[in-house]
Amino acid sequence: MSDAAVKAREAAPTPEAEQELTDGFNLIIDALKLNGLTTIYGVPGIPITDFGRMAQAAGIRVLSFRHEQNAGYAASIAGFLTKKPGICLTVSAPGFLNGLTALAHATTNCFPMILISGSSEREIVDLQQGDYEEMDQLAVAKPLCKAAFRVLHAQDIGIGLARAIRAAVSGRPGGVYLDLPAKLFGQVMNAEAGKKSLVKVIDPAPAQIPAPEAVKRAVDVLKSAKRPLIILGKGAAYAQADDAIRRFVEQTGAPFLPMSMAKGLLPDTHPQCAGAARSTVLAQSDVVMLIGARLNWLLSHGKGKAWGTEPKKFIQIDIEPKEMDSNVEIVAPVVGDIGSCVEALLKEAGNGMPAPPADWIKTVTSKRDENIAKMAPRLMNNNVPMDYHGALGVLRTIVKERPDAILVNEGANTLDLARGIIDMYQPRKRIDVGTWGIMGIGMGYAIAAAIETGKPVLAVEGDSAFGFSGMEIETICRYNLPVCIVIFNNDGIYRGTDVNSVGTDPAPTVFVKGARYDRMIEAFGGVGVNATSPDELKRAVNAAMDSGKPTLINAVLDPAAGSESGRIGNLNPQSKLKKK
Ligand code: ADP
Ligand code: TPW
Ligand code: MG
Repeated sequence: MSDAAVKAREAAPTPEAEQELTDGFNLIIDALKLNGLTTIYGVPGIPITDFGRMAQAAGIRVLSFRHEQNAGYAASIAGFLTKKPGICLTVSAPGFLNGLTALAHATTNCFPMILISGSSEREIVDLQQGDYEEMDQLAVAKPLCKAAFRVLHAQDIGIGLARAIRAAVSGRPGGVYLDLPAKLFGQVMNAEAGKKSLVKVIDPAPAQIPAPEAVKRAVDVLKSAKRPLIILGKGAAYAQADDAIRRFVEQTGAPFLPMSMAKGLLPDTHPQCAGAARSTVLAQSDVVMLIGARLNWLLSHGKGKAWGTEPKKFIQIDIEPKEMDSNVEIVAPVVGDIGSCVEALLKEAGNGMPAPPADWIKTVTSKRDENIAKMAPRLMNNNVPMDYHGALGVLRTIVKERPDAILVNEGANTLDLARGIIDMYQPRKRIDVGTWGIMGIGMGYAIAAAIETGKPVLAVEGDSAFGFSGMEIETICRYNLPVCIVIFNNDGIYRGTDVNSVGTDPAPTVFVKGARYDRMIEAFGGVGVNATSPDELKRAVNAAMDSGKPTLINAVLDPAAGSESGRIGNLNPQSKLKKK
């Protein structure tokens, strides 16, 4: 018997009939509220339908989606935006599996999230006797998340949720699975004992202070640099140490490169921003400091052609010790939470950071300014049909004028070009496909961004990307969220021009020509606009952002605009055999 159960028995001397009682339903709700977890993203059904109703009645915001994967993505990005675990609630087996993709995504991206699923009865599942929606969910979840727990007794709900919260947010954040068998919800216990069994988690993500030697080593290496570079990743955005990071970057005077979701941590227009000179700084730098960014495929694993022939010294700041040396040698690992690490670096550097050599700064800024100048005229084109640059030139200005809006972005060309073209000005305003380059985050992210921040949302979506979560426009309309979706409609995946050379079926990458996505949202009372020129697009987006009404704009792009796989066509395996 657990401690909580022993306590419960001691606290329950009166016969059951005279006691005030509580049950699993109420204890889960109370435990969530006690820990400030007041938003649930999910899809109802057996055994959690009543739970959703009761949670709503108890003041929890319950957002009911059309598919669990989208609810899961919403929860994952809520975790990124708030540093509290996003909660996703699903039914058993199929609902659980639909949510599991998002849980794995949260873990891969280091976002804190808890997937809570109802499950069928242990006795039947373990004997494989074919229960309704039977599945050994705990076993299935384990390899795909940071931690997985099951609660069998009402008196253990408090501890179960506490463990889930700590696992999700402490150290490197990630996805946690919490399995709640149907029977648990109805289990009854003494109300007073139940209350006592709940746990308010104190300091769920304790500061992790770096070792002074590690900090000194890092500063020494950075001071020795002739061509320093700082790379900011989404871990730095997550850490919410915005002011310290800015002070540190400015004190070093080094060029910085923001990874996609770290854009805006310092404005992309900051004099030290090297975003538009990416190839130059990667190839030519001699000391690279990574702050909350991994040397994974997105940084070409820290080696090879992209990194040039110049020998590199890497400094890495990360909360996960095992991340060090994952791809190349890290000469100065600094393990700790980013807030504490950057504060310690600032202290160690004192006023003594030498400015980087002037010729390095000149190399970087002239390359950057040259690239920006080259791009500028393309962004002002008013071509019909639109190309990516014409459409994105408009959106770039709109984001500049509305810097507190949240930009959601997915697609291939739509993603790569928007990332490069649209400058960001504030932290955590750009959320996108993340570490996996996953399609389908769009509407879930848009919903959670609107709910969690109360700010307007602009979702820039490839037509294929949008299709993965498109049904959630009903959810957006139902909750009347200030979301403006712009679909870059080029009739397909990468392009709309492929043809099948042998038969009448369409080629695998193309969709219905001239599709009118704007009409879909009208079915749910939202505003639909068909925009065929940059001017029309500009008017429609501004109207949507001013009104805050759910809006979907079908931006008609040239089907021939766009290239295979956007900027990562090099990752495509190619057949060496002659085409038939
Ligand atoms: P990006 O894709 O932007 O390059 P990654 O997801 O690859 O970023 O890397 C994020 C890194 O940030 C992970 O290695 C993670 O362990 C780390 N991280 C997340 N939160 C913190 C934090 N609060 N303090 C330190 N490191 C963190
Ligand atoms: C879950 C593979 C990468 S990009 C993409 C797919 C299907 C769509 C690109 O077309 P889109 O953008 O959105 O119209 P554009 O501007 O280039 O035309 N399934 C998942 N994730 C990924 N990444 C894929 C498939 C993919
Ligand atoms: Mg497309």
